Amino acid sequence: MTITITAFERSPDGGKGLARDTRVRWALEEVGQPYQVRPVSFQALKEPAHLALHPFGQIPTFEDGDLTLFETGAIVFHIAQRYTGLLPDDANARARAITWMFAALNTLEPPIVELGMALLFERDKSWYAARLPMLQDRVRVRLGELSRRLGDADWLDGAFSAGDLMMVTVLRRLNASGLLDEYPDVAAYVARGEARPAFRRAFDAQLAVFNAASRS
Ligand SMILES: N[C@@H](CCC(=O)N[C@@H](CS)C(=O)NCC(=O)O)C(=O)O
Repeated sequence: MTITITAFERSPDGGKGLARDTRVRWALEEVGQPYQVRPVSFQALKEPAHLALHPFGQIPTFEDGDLTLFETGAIVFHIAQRYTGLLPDDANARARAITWMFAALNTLEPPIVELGMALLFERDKSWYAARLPMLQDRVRVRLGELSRRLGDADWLDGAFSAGDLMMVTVLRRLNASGLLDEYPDVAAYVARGEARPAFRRAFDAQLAVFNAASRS
């Protein structure tokens, strides 16, 4: 039974790989598991067939036999637990890698998404000019803290893990904001993640879906 994930039929990011299916694709590529993709339109996301898989009407979902999952944290964690390559064998190192997954999703992603939403949807609002610096500073605080922790290391805790995978995909959402440029070591960390062959394969695969939709 081949794993099936869902992704946007036509991603609003223009093929930049910022939609969250990229992190699931990347995890599957890292562990060498083949998968197929079912593209879903925005309309179909909110229809009963998709809502049966994902209660919030979002992508991605993950189906493997009789198992259906949603939430990328849970999906990547499942992949990392089930297959070799994304979590260390040592129990304590494994727990720390999982901690970084939660940190990416609970501590970094919220202010990054909040900033992204403001940049996309609030530019014409009366409060935008006053709110933007506050949102940027909240992200800067986290980038500064991450930068201090990273130091000279390539990855967050020893070898590359699911924690790095999640963190890099979360940080990539800042690519267009210019904020990563203020933290060259964090920018280099993201670039290291993006240079991994498994990431390249995941990125190219999502781009192919976007390009196919653009041609149709
Ligand atoms: N916390 C969820 C977020 C999922 C999510 O926000 N998906 C976006 C695409 S990246 C989506 O489907 N947006 C369309 C919508 O919410 O209607 C996860 O990590 O899986």
